[in-house]
Amino acid sequence: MSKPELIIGNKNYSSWSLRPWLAFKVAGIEFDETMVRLFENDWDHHKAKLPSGTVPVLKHEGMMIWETLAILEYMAETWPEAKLWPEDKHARATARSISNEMHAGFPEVRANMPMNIRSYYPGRGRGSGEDASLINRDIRRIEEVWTDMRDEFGKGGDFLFGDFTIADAMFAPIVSRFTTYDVRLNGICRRYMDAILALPAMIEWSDAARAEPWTIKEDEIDFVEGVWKED
Ligand SMILES: N[C@@H](CCC(=O)N[C@@H](CS)C(=O)NCC(=O)O)C(=O)O
Repeated sequence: MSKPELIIGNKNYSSWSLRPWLAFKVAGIEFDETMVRLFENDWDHHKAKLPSGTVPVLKHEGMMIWETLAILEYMAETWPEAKLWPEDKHARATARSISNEMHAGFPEVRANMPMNIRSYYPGRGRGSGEDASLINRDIRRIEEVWTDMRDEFGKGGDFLFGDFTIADAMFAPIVSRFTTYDVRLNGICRRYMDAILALPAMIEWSDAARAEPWTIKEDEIDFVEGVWKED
């Protein structure tokens, strides 16, 4: 089988790219990685070649696959030995439910706490007034999902379904966001976050993110909260 190529964005900010990259690494599937720098000078040139104008994109056997969950599904189908979904049907259906919930949901956390691996902004990104309660609702729902999965399916390991699955790849950027903005959760969730952060692949991605020199203004919390000052 030919080697897949994963096209990703900047590691500090590209939460969608982290997901399939992490799944490839944890599964031990060899792949080439090509980084395009989001919104830098050559971005329009790259964007024009991406099917939906976004990363990540997987190139394999003459195909281009885009949309993060479609890429992860393709990986599970192409490398079944990696067991990227739980084997048990009930667990697998639940893992798909929460992965789709992540893909389509939690808009307040996504909008107000952009992934920014190299930064630490404890307490920020929580909004005020009605915004604060909407953001808090997303946070509490994520806490509920992680707690329920760990309780019901997680006994065989440190991840949501015991062993690492696509569901963990989908939530890994949330773990990163909650670390950057110091979101406090219950002990079960704290231990789950520690397990994700301790993955060698997560450490590798985070180290690379810290070494990147580029800044995306719109993903910086000062910009999101309206206090951005131009140099
Ligand atoms: N629904 C897409 C979202 C992908 C996405 O928004 N990627 C961001 C980077 S994390 C991007 O390419 N943004 C560039 C743009 O929107 O022009 C997926 O699941 O892959």
